[in-house]
Amino acid sequence: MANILTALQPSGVLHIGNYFGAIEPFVKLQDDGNTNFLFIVDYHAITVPQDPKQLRQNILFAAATYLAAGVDPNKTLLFQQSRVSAHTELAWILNCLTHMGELERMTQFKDKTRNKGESVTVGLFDYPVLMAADILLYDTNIVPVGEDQKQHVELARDIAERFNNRFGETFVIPKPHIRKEGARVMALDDPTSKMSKSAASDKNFLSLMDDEKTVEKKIKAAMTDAEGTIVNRPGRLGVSNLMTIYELVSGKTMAQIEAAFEGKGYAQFKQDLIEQINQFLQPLQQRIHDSLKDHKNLIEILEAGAQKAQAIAEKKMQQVREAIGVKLS
Ligand code: ATP
Ligand code: LTN
Repeated sequence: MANILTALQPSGVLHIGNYFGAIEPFVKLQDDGNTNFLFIVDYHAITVPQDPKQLRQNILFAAATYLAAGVDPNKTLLFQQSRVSAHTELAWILNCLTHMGELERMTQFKDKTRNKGESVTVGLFDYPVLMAADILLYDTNIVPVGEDQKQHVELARDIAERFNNRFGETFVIPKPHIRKEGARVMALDDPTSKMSKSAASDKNFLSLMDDEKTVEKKIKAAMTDAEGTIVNRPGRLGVSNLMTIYELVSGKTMAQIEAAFEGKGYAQFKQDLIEQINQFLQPLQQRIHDSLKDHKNLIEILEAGAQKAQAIAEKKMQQVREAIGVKLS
């Protein structure tokens, strides 16, 4: 029995990197008699400007996507982060234990603020501390995330250890859970960087909502190399990435894929890959649409999740307030 927890930002489109890096590993762990938490980190999302109307839609879309991906509200607490105010309360307390230098070293912060000058918000800088609060509130053992979030989970561990050393055993020390393939799906148009929804070009990523034509266009334009063979080897970034995507959407192994395409070229491989992707996406898209239609049900699921989460989080907060000396009795 373990507490499994992950969260995603409601940033509109989700791409297959998000799906295979975070959602699918979470769904797989959901069935092992664990206690599961999955939430939509709307307060992380506002670290960059958001249109309120769009944000509301994105939150519902995120919830619909998780349900479509197999998240079972009977096994998982599915909720919005903003509905449990203990997250921001604990983040404040953890802020007072976190060093500026630790946050300055976060590579995601460095990546997201390059060339942004003075306009970077305090919220974006503090983002990893809110994430540490998300994790530590629920005695989390395992955090399924993509490779890019490992440093943030490690920071949560450091903060938890510091708190426990100073105030006594309060927090469980969490571990990141990073799958081998799919931990880092690379961008289609630049396989040296990860697939990202905030990329400048929409040829960068495959959205879960891309239609057949768009999938075809993006895969045909995806970067390969001059070698022309379907062989997975270090250094062949573009081809290996497409083969990894093939592996993820089809469930076949690398060896099976190499064998199936021995002596064949990119045109045939890409055509087959397009079909595999569409076969994977279409039923998922149908389930997302169905789920979105029942708006009331979505809100009820989120609300029920929030209420259960509030009760658990409040218990932990009482322990924390007592430990740091603000609770009078
Ligand atoms: P952005 O690029 O806009 O920062 P993102 O696409 O990285 O966003 P997040 O919401 O930050 O998405 O991440 C959601 C989850 O998906 C995280 O667990 C993250 O590690 C995982 N993830 C994101 N991109 C990838 C990727 N290319 N491959 C595998 N996992 C990924
Ligand atoms: N920072 C993460 C989202 C996130 C998260 C969390 C993931 C916020 N809180 C707690 C796991 C556990 C991201 O950008 N993907």
